[in-house]
Amino acid sequence: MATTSPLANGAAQQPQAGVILDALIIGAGFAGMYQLHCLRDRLGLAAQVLEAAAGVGGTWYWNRYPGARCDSESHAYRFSFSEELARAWQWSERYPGQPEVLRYLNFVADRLDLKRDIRFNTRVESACWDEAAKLWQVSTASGERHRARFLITAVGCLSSANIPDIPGLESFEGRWVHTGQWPHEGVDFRGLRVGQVGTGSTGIQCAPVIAETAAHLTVFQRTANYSVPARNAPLTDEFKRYARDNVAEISRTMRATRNGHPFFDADRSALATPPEERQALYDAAWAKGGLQFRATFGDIISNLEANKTAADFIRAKIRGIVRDPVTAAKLADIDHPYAAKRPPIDSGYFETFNRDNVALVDLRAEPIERITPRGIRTSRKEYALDAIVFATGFDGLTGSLLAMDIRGRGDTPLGDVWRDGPRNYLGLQVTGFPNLFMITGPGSPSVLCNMPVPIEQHVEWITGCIARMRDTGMRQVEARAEAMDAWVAKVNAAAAATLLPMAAHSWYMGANIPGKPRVFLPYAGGMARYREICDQVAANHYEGFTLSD
Ligand code: N01
Repeated sequence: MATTSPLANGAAQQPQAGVILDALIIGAGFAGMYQLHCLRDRLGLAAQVLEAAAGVGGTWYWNRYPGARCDSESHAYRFSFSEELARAWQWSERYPGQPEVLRYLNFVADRLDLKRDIRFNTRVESACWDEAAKLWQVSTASGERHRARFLITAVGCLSSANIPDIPGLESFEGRWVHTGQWPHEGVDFRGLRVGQVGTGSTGIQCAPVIAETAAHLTVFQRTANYSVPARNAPLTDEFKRYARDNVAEISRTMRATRNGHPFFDADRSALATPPEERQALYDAAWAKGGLQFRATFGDIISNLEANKTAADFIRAKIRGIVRDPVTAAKLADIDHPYAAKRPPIDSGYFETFNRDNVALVDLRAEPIERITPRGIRTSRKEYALDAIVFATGFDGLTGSLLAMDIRGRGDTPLGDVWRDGPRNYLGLQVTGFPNLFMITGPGSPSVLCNMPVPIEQHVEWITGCIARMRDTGMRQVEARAEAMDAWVAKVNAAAAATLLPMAAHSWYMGANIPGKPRVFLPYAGGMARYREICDQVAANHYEGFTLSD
């Protein structure tokens, strides 16, 4: 394959006129970096990454809001493909903060010498399949044109910020920011009256930190949310030793579990467990903290009654923490099953509402009417604000893909094929878009997992497929229509077997974006099962794909 390419392994930093790359990768987060390493250093292909930001990191480059921290435990939030690489990095806390994750990704990029093949400050605007040449033509915002045999999107799941269309925003005389586009120089809230809109994972992380410096913080809550204490702390020397000495074993566990975390869901039922014992197990999980709370019982995510035991436990905790009963009642008035929306973990979120300088506004009781020059007006009153923080999430999974004008065979836009919701095969390929692979797009277990795990699996699978094509002289791979239909049905069935679709307003359902089709976006059948399916497909000569020359 690389014989047609004028680029030797890793030699190119600048595009040359007429050059045809083997692969273009969009995005330089975990996914794009590893994909570059696999194609360039393992297969010896000419590959480049196009990245809109000025540095590597993806999500961790943009999300610099106060309190930004990974909810996966640090010893599992890493690449697993190289034990040596994993041992060479030492995390400092149980959950790594944003600056530390960004340092880690720069460390990996430098160690693998990736940056010379990443074009920074280069935003892809469009990509079009050239049927005659069997190549992707890619254009960037700065007017560059690139051509490549394969196009691989590694654009992240949560990178298209959702700034709500609230009337009057342009009239606001204070400053407003979205958490996912946080200014690199930071925002000084000292002496300011801050309004925060949104109480998802991000809002729950940033409210306690903003409250520490702002003169006053008003949290505008539309949907009350569960949260479990993270119990973040510096790692002990003993734990650091454990993580270093057990790299392979930890990675094996991550690959074997449903969500890619380094722990298994308990094999017991919440309903079959006597109430006192159940309470003791929840107490222990609460004391331990973190996403592992969800793994306390095996039926929490599939049985509504079982789920209610977890939900009631957390509601009782909220009422116990928050001193003002009216505020506590609003925070505990949660309308969906526990973990049907992505379950946040926190460092003092509910405790924050015991501070004198923090207030909660329940938008169900008094919806926002408009933003005024002086603040936010709800149906009840105007809240005077100097700054507004939008912790309002993202156009998840499809937003960044559809923001690019991607056109397949017959100049068909991806947006047309996905008009009623995303459709693909294994989350990896769309019929009519040959040689285009997506990493952790819709239809992949992606956001339901500890992200490095699906990312590595996808990248390795794509690399294997491309290697097979090279070895057999094939130039084109495309998902078959019937395989795509069957996968869409599988994604729907997997979601239906859980309680996840019950959170009708969740971004998993696309419900946070006006006009977005309401379909459950990720594959909820579990990462381990997904891996088996993909391995089987590859072993069966890429069943469901057409490989041709
Ligand atoms: O976004 P969200 P997020 N008026 O969509 C509210 C990952 N993550 O940035 O629920 C008023 O979850 C909205 O209200 P409602 C993680 O996968 C990971 O917090 O739609 N409110 C909700 O409260 C997570 O799931 C980590 O009623 C409006 C909030 O804004 C994903 O990112 C850390 C509104 C948005 O919550 C997204 O989390 C943080 C409006 N017009 C996040 N529009 C780590 O692991 C929206 N809202 C590090």
